[in-house]
Amino acid sequence: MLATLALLAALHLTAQSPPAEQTRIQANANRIPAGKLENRVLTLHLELREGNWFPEAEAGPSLKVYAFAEEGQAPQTPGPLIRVPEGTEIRLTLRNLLPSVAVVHGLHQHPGAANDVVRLPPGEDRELRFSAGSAGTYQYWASTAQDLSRSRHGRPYREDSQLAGAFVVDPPGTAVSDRIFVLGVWRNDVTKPLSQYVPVINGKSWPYTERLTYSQGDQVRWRLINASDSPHPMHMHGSYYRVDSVGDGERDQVFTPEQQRFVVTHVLDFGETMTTFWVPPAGKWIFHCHFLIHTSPEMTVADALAAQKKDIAENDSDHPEMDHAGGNHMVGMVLGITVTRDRPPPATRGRTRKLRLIVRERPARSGLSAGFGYQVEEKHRLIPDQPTAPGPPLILQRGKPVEITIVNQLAQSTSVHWHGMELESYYDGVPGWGAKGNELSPVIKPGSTFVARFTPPRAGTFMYHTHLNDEAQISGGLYGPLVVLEPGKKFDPTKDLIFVMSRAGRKGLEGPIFVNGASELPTLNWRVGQPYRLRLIDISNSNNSDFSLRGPNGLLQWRAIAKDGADLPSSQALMKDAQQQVAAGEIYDFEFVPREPASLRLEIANTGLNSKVVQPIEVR
Ligand SMILES: [Cu+2]
Repeated sequence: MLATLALLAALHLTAQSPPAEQTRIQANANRIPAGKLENRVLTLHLELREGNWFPEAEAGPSLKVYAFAEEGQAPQTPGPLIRVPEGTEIRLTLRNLLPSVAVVHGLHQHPGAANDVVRLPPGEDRELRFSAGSAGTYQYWASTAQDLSRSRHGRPYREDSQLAGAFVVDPPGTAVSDRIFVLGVWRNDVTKPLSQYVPVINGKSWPYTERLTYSQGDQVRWRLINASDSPHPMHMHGSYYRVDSVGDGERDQVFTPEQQRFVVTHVLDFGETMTTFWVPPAGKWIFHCHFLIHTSPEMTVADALAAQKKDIAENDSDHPEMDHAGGNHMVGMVLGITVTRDRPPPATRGRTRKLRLIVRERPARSGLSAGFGYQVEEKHRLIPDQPTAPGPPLILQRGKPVEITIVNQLAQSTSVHWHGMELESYYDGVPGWGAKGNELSPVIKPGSTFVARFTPPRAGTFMYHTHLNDEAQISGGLYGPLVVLEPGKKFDPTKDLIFVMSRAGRKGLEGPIFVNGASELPTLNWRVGQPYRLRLIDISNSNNSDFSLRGPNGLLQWRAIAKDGADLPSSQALMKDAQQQVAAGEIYDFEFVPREPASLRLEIANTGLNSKVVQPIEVR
């Protein structure tokens, strides 16, 4: 009898798990909930299986990974979508068809506890029954345990990296239509300072990610789930989106209207989720991770396979010059969005201001190796004398149209993106993607020019930076601050201070952090009672930075003013501890008023890199 049972079980296993090379893992767009929902009960049979995953073209190269599947169906990455209304009971069977023990997280009532896991030996089944819990955005994920001690933040990697899925509980009543995007990162190694990555959204890497189409003025709701082991500063081109909730995968915090955040970049740390609301303007936009290692054209499946073969992650393989037409200068965590109908022209005042932005080779200078830099020319005056990194601050005026002729004097193509600026997508600086009618935004070839035209609709802090061959060009110095002032206001650099955090070196590997292109900053002299505005920008290629303002007795207090160029509502423009983490692609403005004479320090640090730059300040 026992032997018969064992034989039956073995037959069952064979029937359910064809060899991995025959099993194609499907990319899951997270549109169709899995299982059967009847009488407020969801019945779902999930399996953990091995298969081949095609993050790029369906006929392209593949990686052998583990994935969740609904019984009798192809495995999916992200895993089958669990989506039910509040009040649903979930009856779930889980079967481990992998060769190792699987530890499964998140298959329980929410909010839930991170340590409430299911341990499932190979070949075993488990039946789970629980009620869905509170409305929100959650995730379930699994690891095959043996390598967790080597993983980052206890999150799975490599063959386990796609063992994750969305778990959404809708509020009672008619659910609003939305989309769910799961961010994933396959990495070959976690023990080396740099890994080879395949970063994906819903199982696909740009340019194979889903193309989204909306109409201007639509109400667009997204749920984003970071199922990877790294943070992702998610950046929207051309307009702001609103963050309505944030969660850690186990619990979800819905913001009140006063708490909702209006951003162009929001960082999702590993395991985190967010719900966003966006009213798209017409144009062709991208929404992408601002960590260059998650969009670099070297992060392809072919590179991942090569790295796996050689077991060398740091090899800087030779890449032929990419074909920059068609938007293929990026891969990975990028969504392309087309929004139909015309954007109304912004209200303008006065004559168009004309500038030239010169892109040139930059000579080496103390502590900073040679690279690229910007100069600004207006009325035949060139500022500064030599190209610098960061480039000179561009000071523009709200409502005043500007025409910036980008002059490429490099030996390679480039482009300029106006980060945070609400403009027409043709001028947004994404070659081969941005468009005006049928005309795509071009690359700016060596020796040629491109005229960018826009009218800043709001005053605030922004930046300009290259959007081509980013790893080399951003690391090389092609970025600068952009400040928009209210009409009639003058920029006073003694009271209005810009701090641009960056890092030299390809892949962000070499070199310490820099602030305003230097590792040491000359002392600032401030006056008691005078308000100072601090504009904090991170344009490192893949790092966060911790800014803090300290006095003799420790941390001071400052007032939050703006995020990503947009003034904060009064409910958020509050006094708080003068400490802020800024992720790559994020911008924060604070105001500080010194109350007594003292020696202060603005510290800009990256603890992971053990690197710090200090801005000394003497208050009299
Ligand atoms: Cu990222």
